[in-house]
Amino acid sequence: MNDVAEKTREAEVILPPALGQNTHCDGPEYDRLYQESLSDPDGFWAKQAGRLDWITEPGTISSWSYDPVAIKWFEDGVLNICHNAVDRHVAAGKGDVTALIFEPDDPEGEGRVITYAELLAEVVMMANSLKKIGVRKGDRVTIYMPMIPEGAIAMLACARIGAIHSVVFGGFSPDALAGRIEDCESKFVICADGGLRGGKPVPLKANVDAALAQVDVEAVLVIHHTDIPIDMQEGRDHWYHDIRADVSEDCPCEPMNAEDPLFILYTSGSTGKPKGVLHTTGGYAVWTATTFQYVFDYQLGEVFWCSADIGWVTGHSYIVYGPLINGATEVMFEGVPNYPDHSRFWEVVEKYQVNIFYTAPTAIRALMREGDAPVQKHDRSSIRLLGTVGEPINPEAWRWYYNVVGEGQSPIVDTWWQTETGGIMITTLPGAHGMKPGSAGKPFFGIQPQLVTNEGDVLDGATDGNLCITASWPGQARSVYGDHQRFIDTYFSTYKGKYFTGDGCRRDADGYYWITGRVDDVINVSGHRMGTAEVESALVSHARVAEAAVVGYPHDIKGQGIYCYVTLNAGEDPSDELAAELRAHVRTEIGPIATPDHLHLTPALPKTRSGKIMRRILRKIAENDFGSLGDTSTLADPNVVDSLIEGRLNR
Ligand code: 6R9
Repeated sequence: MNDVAEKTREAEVILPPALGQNTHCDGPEYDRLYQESLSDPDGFWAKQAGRLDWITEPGTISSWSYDPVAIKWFEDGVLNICHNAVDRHVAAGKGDVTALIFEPDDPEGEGRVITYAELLAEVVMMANSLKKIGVRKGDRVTIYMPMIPEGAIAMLACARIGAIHSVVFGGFSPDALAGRIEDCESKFVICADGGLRGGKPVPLKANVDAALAQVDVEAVLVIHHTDIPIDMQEGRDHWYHDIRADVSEDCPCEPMNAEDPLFILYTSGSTGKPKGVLHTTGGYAVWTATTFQYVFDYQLGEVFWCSADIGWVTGHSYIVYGPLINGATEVMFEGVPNYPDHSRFWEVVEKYQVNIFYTAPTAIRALMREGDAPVQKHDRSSIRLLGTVGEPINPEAWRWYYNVVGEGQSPIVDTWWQTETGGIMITTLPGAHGMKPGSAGKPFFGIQPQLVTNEGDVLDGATDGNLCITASWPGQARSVYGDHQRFIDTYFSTYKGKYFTGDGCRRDADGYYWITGRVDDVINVSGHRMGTAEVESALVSHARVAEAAVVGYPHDIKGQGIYCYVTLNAGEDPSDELAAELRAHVRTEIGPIATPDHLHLTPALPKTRSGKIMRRILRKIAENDFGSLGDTSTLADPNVVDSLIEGRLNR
């Protein structure tokens, strides 16, 4: 985009109809609170900590350093996050309030409405069942579940007894699951027999069996959800309904130090295998509780729906912890946006009178392509706030979401954050700020974004740069499980003394932030982070592959698609069959979300004389942008580029 076009875009501010009517925070209040959160962070966060029940109130609020890296919040506080999400609402007489509304994949299937009192009873049964199979405080428990209430119940049950949950997205392959079980030495798995997504069965227990052929665990707890036939291994596998049949109905919450680990969540980085991002209890609880209330301007009684999966951080923070700590009522949806047809989301919105809807740009783009009719088929007048997360939203999709889905009546919060940040970091607040389509907006309380050059020089004013955060916030990840050095190397070494997000970003003259996407070798496919190195290592694990280089390229629906350049071993002939086989191979190694969109078999890759693959060139070719390949003179064999371009044009 040229400068003038960019300035025009930046100048556009859409004032939502509800502006100024927000009861949690208007514009001047945002300014006041933001200033306070910077000038007196401890005072500010001590106040926010008051949202929670503490067994021992924290005396020390923050104690952190980015050099050396040691991050603590509320370090002498004691609490239990499950108590805060469930028990205390029941104790306060709100046991009859609906916590979860479960909508199954099949619209004809049986939904469930679970009150806070029922949720408490379920969590207690699950917690005692976990104890019965041997789970103790500090143990890691892997959760591999469909989007059913038991997924959330399992997480809360772990938190209740002080076990550390590691949720693995149900779409990951047995290999990926095994790697994650092994990495955190998890001895327990909770899964369902299977799941349903878009009418198709997902063989979760069979996948667990395949994973456990590679790594041993003590016990597997299996929830009955479908009629998919499964094998049960004597002594290791237990049906949940059998175990819970004779456990006690009483299970006290384990008192946890604020800095005791709460969960591990694996996420892709630019190098190596996925990292187990570690979050602790107190700071994460305060962060998710505070952001949920302000960003979604949640009012008691409203119906909230976050369409993410609990296998991602969005599901952790804005399906499980944030909403429940706030005593919210929310929809939990097993299905997908396009099954049985493209009006499914809006059918659910109408059915449960959803007030706040939070989804991903990829879903919005996919639905936009189907036109307005599927949206208009259903009454959406209950909606008063829309949200997006996971990747940059293009202004066109933003406008469609705003005008068609929201009929120009509901503000949109475009929330930028990461697995590592625990919760929302940059967003407009619905009653406080005008919106700019495509911009996430302003920093949340306590967040100090900084843009820096590649050399680390700080940039002021309206500018483009690498996005760093200078001061810690309560929800920040504390470590990479089992590898603190990797935590330091990944996030705090590029720019000493700052947290580096890995994202590029522009700040405009109004102080709005525009995330431009990853600046590292991470691609964002439908809002899911995928390390190019991971896909490459899956490809080279195939017997006929010599070398692979993977890059992202713009994709209409997914945001970015996966483009794989592959060279074969000597004597192997390229063919469409082999290309198909390699794509299937990546699916089995990692999971369907990693399926290559383009597989480009090539005799050679462009390399420097020192043997470094020139990814910049590969990215340009994948983007069909052959005019600006830059300097190719340093290539060991410049002819490679022509043959790659020819290969690209032939598809
Ligand atoms: C919550 C989540 C994090 C990466 C992040 C960035 C991208 C997320 C965004 C966004 C632009 C937004 N991202 N939200 N980019 N605008 N509103 O998605 O966590 O899976 O760890 O991904 O996603 O690139 O660095 P995670």
